[in-house]
Amino acid sequence: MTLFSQRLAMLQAEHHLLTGRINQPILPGNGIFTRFADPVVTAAHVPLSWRYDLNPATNPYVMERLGVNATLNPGAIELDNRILLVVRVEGYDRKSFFAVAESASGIDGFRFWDKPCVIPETGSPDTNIYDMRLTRHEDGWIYGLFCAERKDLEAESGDESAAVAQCGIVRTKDLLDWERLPDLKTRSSQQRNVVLHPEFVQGKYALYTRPQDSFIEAGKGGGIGMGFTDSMTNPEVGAEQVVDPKIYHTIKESKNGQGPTPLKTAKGWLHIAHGVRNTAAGLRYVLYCFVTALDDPARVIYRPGGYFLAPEGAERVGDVSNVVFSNGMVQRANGDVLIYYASSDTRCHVLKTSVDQLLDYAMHTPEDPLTTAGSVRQRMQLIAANASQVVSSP
Ligand code: M1P
Repeated sequence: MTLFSQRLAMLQAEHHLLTGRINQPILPGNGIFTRFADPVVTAAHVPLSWRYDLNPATNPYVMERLGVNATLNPGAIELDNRILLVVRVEGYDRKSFFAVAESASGIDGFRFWDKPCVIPETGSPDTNIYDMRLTRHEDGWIYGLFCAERKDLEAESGDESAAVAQCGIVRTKDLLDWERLPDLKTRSSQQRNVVLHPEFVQGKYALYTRPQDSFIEAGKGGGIGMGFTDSMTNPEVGAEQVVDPKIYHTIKESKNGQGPTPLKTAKGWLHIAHGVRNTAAGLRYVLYCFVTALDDPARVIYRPGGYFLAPEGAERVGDVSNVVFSNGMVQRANGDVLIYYASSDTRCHVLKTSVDQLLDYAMHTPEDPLTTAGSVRQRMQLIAANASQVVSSP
């Protein structure tokens, strides 16, 4: 056996084991959702043929020629009974691209399609694209809204890190053929985390936005906003109304952003978002939840306090540590809701829950009281109410 065939056989066996692995639930969990033991998609899930030159004549050592650094922040949709993730795949060269990974269960067995997505460019080529939110809109299209990043040409000479983030838009019927539409025009100099609402609102397309002052800092901007446009082929929003602001001494005091496309429920639109605060160890990203009115998706009606999900254990460490970020959520026919998230900008995970659990959580978790005294009052009320409960020990 040659070195080439030996190494290739090892790599293939490892890949086969990984993609066939059964993902076990972590029980008993918190009653709000179930976590799973393994990430659902990692850099090692990416097909060998996307990373290695498989020709023994040109790659006798079976070297990785185009390595993959991370797989993160997947958009998600159910199509023909299959869960499809549009994963952000980031190469060793720091460029991200989109690729579809498919699974029947949505919990394990994710395998990438044969080739990555080819996203057409506009007249102003993107340097990097990432974090696609998929929205099945009532107009019949599936839209993908993502961040399109380009060098900031106004930056001072010598500054090679200044960038401008804008909202890129594609639409498709099958996740195979993508039609690129013009980037969204807004009044803000930077836009990330823009998400299309799935229904028309007063006859217009409604977009969750995140007006921001600079590439990293929300500055005077920030907060999840909403803007309206008549058309997605010439998308332009005027004033952006703040739906969910950033607030002092909360999990979203530095910035926040809409996560996946919100879910329509009997009680309102259910949103998962990310909140960011600064710490001595850098920015901490957690997920939180809120519900908006069915007849006005810009009006928040339930605001459970605190975070919904924070990074735990190995999730805490990665390329950008202490981060969870979500931009994909799917409701299945049986009522299950699968929420996809990435940990520390490195690998993708899933949470399993249901509409009933999410609504119970959103409607019955007290709001953040914004002070320590208020927090203690909430806990005292809980303890007092529990005093009359007879809880038998096992
Ligand atoms: O590194 C954490 C996240 O940072 C950005 O999110 P936001 O715009 O809210 O700061 C995004 O680049 C995201 O991809 C990344 O996961």
